[in-house]
Order: sequence, then structure tokens, then C-alpha cells
Amino acid sequence: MAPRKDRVSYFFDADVGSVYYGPNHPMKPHRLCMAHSLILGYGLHEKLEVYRPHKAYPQEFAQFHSTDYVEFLHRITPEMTDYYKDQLVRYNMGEDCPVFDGLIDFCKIYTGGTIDGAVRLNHGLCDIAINWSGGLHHAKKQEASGFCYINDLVLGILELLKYHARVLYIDIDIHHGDGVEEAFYMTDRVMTVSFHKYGDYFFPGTGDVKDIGERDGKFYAVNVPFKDGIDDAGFHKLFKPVMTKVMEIFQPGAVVLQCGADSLAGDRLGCFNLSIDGHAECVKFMKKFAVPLLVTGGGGYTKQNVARAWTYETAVLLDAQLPNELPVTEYYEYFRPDYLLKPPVNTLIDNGNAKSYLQAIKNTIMENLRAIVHAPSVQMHEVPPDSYIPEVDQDDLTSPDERFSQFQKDKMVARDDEYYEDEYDQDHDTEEPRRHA
Ligand code: V1D
Ligand code: CA
Repeated sequence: MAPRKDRVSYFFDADVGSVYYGPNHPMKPHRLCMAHSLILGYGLHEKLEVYRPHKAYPQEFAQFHSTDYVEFLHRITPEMTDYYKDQLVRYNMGEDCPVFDGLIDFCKIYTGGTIDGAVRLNHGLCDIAINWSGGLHHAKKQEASGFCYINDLVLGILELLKYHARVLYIDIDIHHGDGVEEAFYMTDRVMTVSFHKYGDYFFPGTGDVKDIGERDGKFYAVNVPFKDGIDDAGFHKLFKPVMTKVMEIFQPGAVVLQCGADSLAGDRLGCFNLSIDGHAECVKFMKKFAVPLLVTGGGGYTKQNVARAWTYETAVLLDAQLPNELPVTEYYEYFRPDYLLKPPVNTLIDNGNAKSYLQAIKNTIMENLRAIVHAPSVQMHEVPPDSYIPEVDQDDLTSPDERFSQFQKDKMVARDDEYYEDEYDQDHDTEEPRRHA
């Protein structure tokens, strides 16, 4: 008998692709429309459950972000920036994180997609959820950072923690996943593993192999720092053994995989030499563990390569084969001169990762992982309610996914230590249980 295919939910709203960060800014949300168009062009939508995400509510943002920051994001418009100069500095908005038209709706959509994916996984309605618009891993509790405003990944993980004792976060964007790491640095319920370029003042400057988490989170943050020009072979010399060990030791109930495509060769901001196959191999590898999987986008600044990579990774998640010749879509001319899904890789950057360097990093990480006790035990109890659900007239629901009314009726189990203790405690874990209504 043929193996059962995974049920894959896919979240997309074309409105995310119409925002503009400004002239000379490398982040081009239009790449999301290009990826979606290629996914449709290959006919992959026929094998996906396609959803328009809900627009996340301020109360949902505030599960991680400070209310003053959330209110500011709702209030600010490009016309008001002169008046709000001090606050823009306070919330780190400016060159990297500009105020642009439609900013708050952009945040609501990409965050809605990640939360919706987590909710569907929690309810066993799919095996894999994809939100290429999400993955904005640098956003902090009280400030924007590195083109990111709201940290949809932290919010998605908090949602998954309502049903899963342990959640694993993996980040293959070339930049360190600092916002997610910081949010869960002191807990053993979320393990964060980031692969990134480190050194030479590369943004954001964090993610040393020696940074391993603190307090209960000691050894639950893993950092894999590479130098310029890492290729497929070098990347996987670490990715595969590290992720195999992490899965064996941590035994997560769900995995969140941030697939920033700026780690591809030829990226406008990046300096790695990964091929589309090498990047997608991470997705293929994690899918094999058959644990509920939430897949997001992230960085990626050579638009046509971002579209190629995320299309191919969508196919990998569906176990679908794609011809190398691209289908004709409205963006066909972006893919010149070869019009191929996987054009030959142009490795223009020297590989600065000596074998001895990679081996030393691997040894350090494996040694740290040995310090972790197998699967920390967790007690189960009634779950807190699903992500914030406003009072709405059912007739007003525009999303094809009208799960909330059903979900509110569902009764599930989760840990009994899941609520906020203090400002460091992003995963709601503490000593004394607080019952939810
Ligand atoms: F080149 C630019 C032109 C205009 C505006 C910004 C940039 C730019 C390039 N690289 N900004 C950066 C990085 N910022 C700095 C700043 C200098 N300051 C002291 C800090 O080096 C930010 C890079 C952000 C990368 C984001 C990401 O790819 O990781 C991502 N992931 O999900 C979404 C985005
Ligand atoms: Ca990374």
C-alpha cells in the first residue's frame, strides 16, 4: 500500500504582497506573490488546503508584545512620523524597520497565518501548515528589529504550547533567530536551534555557539555559527547530526521551521552558497520525523530565488515532483535567462568554513546536547482557550476556515503549569497552576 500523504494547510493573502518597505529597502513583500503564483502555476494548490488567514487581533499580538508597542503599531502612519520621532526611536523604527502604508494590516496577516497554522496543527486538522508570509524572527517584545515588527513565530509557538509539552524551533535563515531565542531563553519547553552567519558584525551580531540558554533553559538554545560561503555539504555536516540528536533528546510535540531564503547562494544580503536542493534538504529531513510541522518564510532578498525555493519546498512537503522547466506565470520574465526551478548555482563567495572549524562547532554542540536529560516530564491539564476569539456574528466570517466555533467546543489536555509568571516567562510556565475557565 502507498504511504498516506500528509495533509498540508497553506495560508496566503495577496494583500501581504502589495506593501512596500520603501525605495532601496531590500525587503520586497512582492516576493510572496511571486512564490504564490509559482505554486499555483505548478498546480500545487490542488494538493493543498488553501486558506486566507485571519487578521490577528491586538490581543493576540499582546500575548508576547507589550501593549504600548502594539498600540503604537496600530496608531502610526507615514504621515505622522515627524510628530512621533521619540517613539520611533524607542520602538527601533527607522531605516531597517520603516513605517509604511498598510504596516499594521501586513503584521495582522502574516501573524494570522502563523497562528492559524498552529491552531490547525493543535486540533489535528493537518499534519503540516505552511505560511511563507511569516517567519519574522527578529521582532522583540517591545521593539521592531531587522525588518520584523511582530514576532509571529513566538506567537505561533505560544499557541502550540497550549497543546504540546515541548516545541522545537529551527531557523535556517542566514541571520540569527534572536527574537525567538530571546523569548524562550529561560525555558526547557521550547528548544531553539538557529543556523546562521556569525562574525564580521553581520546582523544581528548574536548567536555565538557559547550561547546556550539560561536558568531552566540552559542547553535548550542551540547556535550553529557559520562563516561566509558555507555550501550544501558543510551545512548538512552539521544540520543532520545536530537535528537528529535534538529530535532524539528533546522529543518535541511540534516543530516550527523558519525557512529564510537569504541563506541561498546569490542572495542580495546573504553570503552563503546553499543551492535550492541544499536548502530544501532541511525541509525534507525534518518532514521525515513525522511530527506536526509549522513551516514559515523569513528573509530572502533575491526575489526569483525566494519564489523558486519556497515553491520547491511546498512540493517537498507534499511529496510532489516538479519539472525543472517553470510554468508560464505572470512573473515568468523574472526567471530569465534559464526559466528553470533549479538553475545551476553560482558560488561567488569563498567558503570560509574549514573542516576543522565545522568539526569543532559540531563537537561543542554535541557535548552540550549530552547535558540534557531525556524529555523533561510534564504534567497534563485542561488547555487554556485557543487564540483570542472576538465576539463575531458567524455570518460575518469571511475566512473559508470557520474553525473557531467548532474549536471552542473542543476539550483538550495540556500542561498544568501554563501561564505567565513574570516578564521573562514567555511560555506561561511556572510552579503554581492557574486554572483556566
Ligand atoms: F541594506 C539596507 C538598505 C536599506 C535598509 C536596510 C538595509 C539593511 C541591510 N542589512 N539592513 C540590514 C540589517 N541591518 C543592519 C543595521 C545596521 N545597524 C546598526 C543594524 O545591519 C538588517 C538585516 C535584517 C535581516 C532580516 C531577516 O532576513 O533575517 C528576516 N528574517 O525574516 C524577515 C526578515
Ligand atoms: Ca538562522
